[in-house]
Amino acid sequence: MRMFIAGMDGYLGWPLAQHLARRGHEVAGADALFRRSWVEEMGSVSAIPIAKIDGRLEALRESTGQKIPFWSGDLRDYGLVDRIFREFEPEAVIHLGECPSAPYSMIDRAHTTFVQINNLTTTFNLMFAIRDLAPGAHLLKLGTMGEYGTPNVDIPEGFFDVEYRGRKDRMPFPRQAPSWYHWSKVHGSNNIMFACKIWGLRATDVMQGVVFGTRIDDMGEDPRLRTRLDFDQAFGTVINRFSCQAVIEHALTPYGAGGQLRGFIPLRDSMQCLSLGLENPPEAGEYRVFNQFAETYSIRELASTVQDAALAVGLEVDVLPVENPRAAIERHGHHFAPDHDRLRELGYRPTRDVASEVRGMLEDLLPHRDRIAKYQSALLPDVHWDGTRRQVSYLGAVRANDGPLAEPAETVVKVADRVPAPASVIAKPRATSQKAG
Ligand code: USQ
Repeated sequence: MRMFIAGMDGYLGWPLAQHLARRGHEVAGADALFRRSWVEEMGSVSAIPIAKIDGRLEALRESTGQKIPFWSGDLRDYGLVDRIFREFEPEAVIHLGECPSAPYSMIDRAHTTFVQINNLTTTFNLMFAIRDLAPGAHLLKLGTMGEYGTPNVDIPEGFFDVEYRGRKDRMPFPRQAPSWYHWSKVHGSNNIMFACKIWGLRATDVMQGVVFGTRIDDMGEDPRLRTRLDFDQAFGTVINRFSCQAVIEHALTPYGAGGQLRGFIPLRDSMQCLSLGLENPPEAGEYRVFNQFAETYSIRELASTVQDAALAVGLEVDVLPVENPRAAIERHGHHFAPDHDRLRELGYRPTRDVASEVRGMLEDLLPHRDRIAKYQSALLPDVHWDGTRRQVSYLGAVRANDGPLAEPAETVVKVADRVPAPASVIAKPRATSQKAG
């Protein structure tokens, strides 16, 4: 099948190009290469060095035998989208071409409007291009589990049956997104659902959980085929950040009491799920929703899992909760039971659990510990959901000063008790640069 990947230079897009090409699909891609500069703006780099796009494409050609057409440009420009669709005539369009960061979208007015306009415009451009230039093509759009928020009821896959004042209907499940970025995904979902109704577009909206991992099997050992791995506050997802913290023996940083529950999926399983969705497209006019994650964890449990995995490779790390920069919205110890059956029905089989995947990640990251140590200031967040920008305090330090606690006192004590550490360590992070050097 001819598959066009919008956002092919990203954390997911790059391994997906390799995975789909190896499965025998004809792949093409585009990217404005924005992710590289966004991470730079956050004062960081990819922990795993990545090649320039030309080097990447050359490696892909050598390893798959396919010359992948690639357009370097901004998909907000409809002229570019029009050209790509006329030249490549896609049968499936995978939309990963959005800004994927909640913290980045919360920085200030300029970042909020950029994220929303960027994400909505690229989605509209791809939807209209399918309608006008590739009718029948399947749009697979990366949404996020975060669209649902954390309601106090189970979460279905997109739709649920409602009975209200004696009448029944099947309706979209309410969305209660936790950031401007997550709202951009909700707006995108609504727009696509509407296009399916009025144009007969066929679409899969993937509510993906938090992705983690350094590699997929298709990558082999060629460094040019490796994907990026971010650890800064905006583009590093939590397990990736904890793993990078662990390799430089920096304390792991649950936000607040760490009672937030989320769904997680390894990068390699994300590839498996996306290809299942692409190879089993929906009917014309169908808007289907997959909840895509493998396991549910609290952040506190994750920190403990990464801590154990680190110890197994000789790295001693503390877990030190910090003030939650998202305290305005995040709940702890909440109900979280989303359905996630549809992909399993299509054949998805989880390959690795968090503990085993993290062990492999630490091995992949250890050779890059100097690089991570050099940019370790990017590890502590300073973008707060209340609109302020100030570095977070360690909760032990906040407590010692009798200042306001981000979490109820008893929960903070519980977290600290689980991971005993001397007061001096609770108050400030360990020095890591000498160790890592
Ligand atoms: N967290 C910590 N400590 C950290 C980093 C994060 O406790 O050092 C917590 C956050 O407070 C949050 C959870 O971990 O409760 C997940 O945070 P995250 O930064 O890993 O993920 P999030 O901001 O939710 O966004 C990520 C991706 C986004 C995707 C989303 C899926 O960046 O593109 O949409 O995961 S989901 O979270 O299921 O909505």
